[in-house]
Amino acid sequence: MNCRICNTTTKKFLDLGKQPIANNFLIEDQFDSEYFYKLEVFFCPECYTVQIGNVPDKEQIFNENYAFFTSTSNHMIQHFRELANIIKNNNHLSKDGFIVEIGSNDGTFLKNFRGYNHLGIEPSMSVASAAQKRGVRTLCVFFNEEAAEKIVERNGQADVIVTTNCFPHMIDRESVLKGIKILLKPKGIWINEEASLNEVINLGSYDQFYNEHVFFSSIASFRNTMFLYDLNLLDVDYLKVHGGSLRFFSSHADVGGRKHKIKDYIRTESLRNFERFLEFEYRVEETRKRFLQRLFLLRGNTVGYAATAKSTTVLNYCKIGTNLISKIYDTTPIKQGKFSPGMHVPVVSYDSFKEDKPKNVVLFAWNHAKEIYEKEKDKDINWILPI
Ligand code: DWN
Repeated sequence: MNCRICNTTTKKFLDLGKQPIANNFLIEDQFDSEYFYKLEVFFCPECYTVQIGNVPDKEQIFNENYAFFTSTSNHMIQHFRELANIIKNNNHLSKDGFIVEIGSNDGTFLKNFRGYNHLGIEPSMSVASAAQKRGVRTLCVFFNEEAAEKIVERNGQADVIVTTNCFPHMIDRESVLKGIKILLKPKGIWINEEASLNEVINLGSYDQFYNEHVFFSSIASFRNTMFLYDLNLLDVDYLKVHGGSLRFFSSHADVGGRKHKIKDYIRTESLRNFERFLEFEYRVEETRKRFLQRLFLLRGNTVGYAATAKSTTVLNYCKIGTNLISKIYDTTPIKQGKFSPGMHVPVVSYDSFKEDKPKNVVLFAWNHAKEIYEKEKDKDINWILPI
């Protein structure tokens, strides 16, 4: 396939087989009509972007049934409170300024800006309505060039645009970037957080690849994308969340800034060499074998903790059903009483976890390990990591 950013022929390095839509938790009646696609991952040798091949239509993914609510992690609530404080305390936004979050989910971040002129853009009604109930002004649409024009017409341009774990989800990147340029004030700032490709490769976290994560950026590839679209990467912060993330600060191209540091950061990555991705593929296969062996030894006496989108990739790639993992406990009401996509493992309420006292538990939300280990520290659990 050709790169969606620069049109160069890409190189495939990973095939995760037939996969269902990662957050499409379903009921028994829907099993026969379930949608699958082939999940393959590619590297662009020209702009260094990593991207998945086939992607289901965005309307199939982000709609009134979308099941991921940001507020399910206390640590993430705290993380977004801290980001809000950075924005408020660093003169990015004055009290009468305008802040827009694209992919605002259930309003976990923007609720810190009630009292400010704010707007959330969120195409999934399930989470958008939760945000509205919290008093977060939210528009339920897909963001693109056209949406940006309408937002500016009604509200004016934004001083700050925020995207957290959302920009890599948007397949129509050209229209999205043009939209960001329309929406951003001449001296405005765009803050974007996303999983770090470098950390995905270091950790071997192949479960980060699924239909929602279309693109993966290194600092080099993000800088290249900004350059191609006449934007300017000003600065980068390294974050611990979600197994290691990057926070990019960008502006219009004619705004000067601290970009001298970027080159030094890029030197610390080694993500321009295809060999690194081939070696990753080998490690993914080894991880699969090791994980399956461990589950086989426990003879099905194992449960899952957190029905994450990542768990869909693991279960379907390793072909793990109820023979090996009997159920998954999760705190999200919309997932409970349903079955996991593809392999159809029952998802049950976290409330029964205390009474059931399971011994062998696969931690699918390994990215929240600190928070979860602390929460469960009084229990005698044999934690198993899927990656
Ligand atoms: O980019 C994305 C990331 C940030 O979030 C999205 N594409 C979708 C989503 O991915 P995920 O589902 O892998 O996210 P998390 O945050 O690793 O997992 C959330 C799930 O874990 C929810 O279903 C709630 C559950 N959970 C739980 O049951 N108990 C989470 C925590 C912290 C807990 O204690």
